[in-house]
Amino acid sequence: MDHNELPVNLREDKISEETKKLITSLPTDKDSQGNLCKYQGCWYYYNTFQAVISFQKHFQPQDTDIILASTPKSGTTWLKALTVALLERSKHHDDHPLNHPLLSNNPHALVPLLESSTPDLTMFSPSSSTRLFSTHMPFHTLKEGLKGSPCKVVFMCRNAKDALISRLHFRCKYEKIEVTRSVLEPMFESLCRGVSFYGPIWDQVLSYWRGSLEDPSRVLFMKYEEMKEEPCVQLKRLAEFLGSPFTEEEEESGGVNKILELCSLRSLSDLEANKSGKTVNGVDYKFFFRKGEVGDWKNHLTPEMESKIDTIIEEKLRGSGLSF
Ligand code: PAP
Repeated sequence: MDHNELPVNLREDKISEETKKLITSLPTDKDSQGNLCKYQGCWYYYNTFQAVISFQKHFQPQDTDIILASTPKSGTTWLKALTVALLERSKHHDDHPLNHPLLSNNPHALVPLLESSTPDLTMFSPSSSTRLFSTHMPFHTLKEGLKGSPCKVVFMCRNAKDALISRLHFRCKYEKIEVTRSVLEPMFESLCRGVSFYGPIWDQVLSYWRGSLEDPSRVLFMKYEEMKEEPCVQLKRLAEFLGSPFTEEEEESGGVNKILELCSLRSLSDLEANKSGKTVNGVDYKFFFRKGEVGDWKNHLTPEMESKIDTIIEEKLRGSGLSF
């Protein structure tokens, strides 16, 4: 694969001299996809690291910003869609809102990644005062860039095994290679070692878990599996946290289900914008939609792999009160 065809995070063409110097002072390693450096306890490919540094230096938060944080492949696209739909609902009273932004834009185009190498801070905003951003950085790194601003943070995590399998399929799609054991195994080992993009996953999840315990009015902790299991309850929880709970009237007229339907994997993946569009970095939007099931890892991981990762995660989370 040509260097320029790689997703931008895997390339190393956006790095300033200053950041190159900084990387020499950090722990470095690799996974099967590229070079990684460890900054504030989290591993990044170099281009993403450059973007993290830029975010921490230059981002100008507003107190009404909402940050959608997640571990990769844990329901980010879904969370973005649901949040846009929640914030947009006051503008769309009819059942067929043809001008709804989700009908003509992929959720990633509506909610930019803070640590993107092409940040667009003039992005869509659902109302004049609310801006939406996303991130995969751990909470402490995010907080540094928020510079004391009290903006709300929603975090979504997912079972590490399903997130791994989701990433495996995503990678194989954009690299146009077959899903095989020889691609999976090094990714699995990286996950277990904790040396993987935005890993270790347990530290990432724990950073937001602790943040949510310290200040539940500021950090909402959500799980993909709970969203799948009880979508109405979880969507209402999200709406309340964001300060725009469903009114009785909305509930009675099926407002909760309308949003869930609009944001369902089936509806979103059927839209032209999601079938044919690409991210600014050239990744097909359709790759963000696959099965959306809980437990797909059973089709890919051996019992030994299952037991290895479960043991590691259980040990890392011991005493935290969290399981995921
Ligand atoms: P990202 O981290 O690259 O943004 P992210 O959206 O977090 O990706 O994860 C993609 C997963 O969410 C895919 O899971 P799978 O590979 O196990 O199928 C994708 O199918 C799933 N997903 C995307 N949109 C939805 C949705 N609307 N509802 C439920 N799951 C979804």
